[in-house]
Amino acid sequence: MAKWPTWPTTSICASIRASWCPALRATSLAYNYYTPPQQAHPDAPKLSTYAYGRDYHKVVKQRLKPLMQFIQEQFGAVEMRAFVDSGPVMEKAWAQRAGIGWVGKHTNVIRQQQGSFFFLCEIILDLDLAPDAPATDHCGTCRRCIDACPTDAITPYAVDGSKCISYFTIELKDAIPQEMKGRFADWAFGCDVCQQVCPWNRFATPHNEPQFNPKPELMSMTKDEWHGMTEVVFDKLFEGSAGKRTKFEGLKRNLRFLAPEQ
Ligand code: B12
Repeated sequence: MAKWPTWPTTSICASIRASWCPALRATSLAYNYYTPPQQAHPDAPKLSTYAYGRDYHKVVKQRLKPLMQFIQEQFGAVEMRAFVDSGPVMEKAWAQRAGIGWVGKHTNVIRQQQGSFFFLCEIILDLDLAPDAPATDHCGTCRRCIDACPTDAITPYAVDGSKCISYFTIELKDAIPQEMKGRFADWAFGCDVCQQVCPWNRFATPHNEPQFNPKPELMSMTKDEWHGMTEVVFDKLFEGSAGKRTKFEGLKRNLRFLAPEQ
């Protein structure tokens, strides 16, 4: 069989049989987004590195296309569908079963060779692929993510979504609960703390996806510029980025919450 087109990490999932499609298989893939933090001003509100560049949903889906084309060329008209954090899919459990990596204590999937700064995606397809072996857990007795979480959201292998900074700053539509005041460690959008302290991330190497590179003007923003950001500036800085998810009002709410005077 011809070689699969190059992908940062590719692995074939253990066969997943669903009653509605008995021949179903899932290919689970990981797409590296690691970059060291690049914000120029250490006192500026922090943006999670996954939101630095172009929206990963779009980028990764685009990168999956050649792989899907290759499958069609090799096997003919195979029914398939791709997901990138875009459907009710057990991305982490499947990635572990596929051997990509294990679900760590912070609940992100970790690879020994790479750490955890990658997105998961899948191609579900009607093709009888041989499964890979599942990954095994290498968290051991480590508790760094648990101890470092600014809001104590992590217990081993579980994140309390109602305490996670990522949830509050990205997903929550209402006001952030006052009891969280002073506990966000300057995170304005998402949070990378549990991954930054993970010892496996010493093996992370920077991505080579140009579309994930941040706009220089976003990285050079000072604390005052963040707090004074207008909607026009927000739209320009976050155009096409996953950072748009909060919308302008959501980011403003997060910034107000970080300000000591409130
Ligand atoms: C909801 C969600 C969130 C929520 C809740 C996260 C959580 N840990 O619960 C919030 C908004 C907080 C969030 C935050 C983040 N997320 Co998120 N998120 C998701 C999403 C959309 C669904 C996860 C989910 O709830 N699945 C349903 C549940 C039932 O499945 P599960 O969590 O895998 O749980 C299973 C097992 O782990 C296990 N299990 C889980 N808990 C427990 C507890 C016990 C006691 C036991 C026994 C078993 C067990 O059983 C479950 C059923 O099999 C996934 C995409 C996806 N479709 O999977 C991305 C995803 C997990 N997120 C991702 C990322 C990058 C992040 C952030 C790093 C972003 C950021 N920088 O801010 C943070 C990390 C925070 C953290 N430590 O988890 C990536 C992770 C990539 C990776 N390497 O693993 C994913 C996979 C998206 C993607 N396609 O790349 N996220």
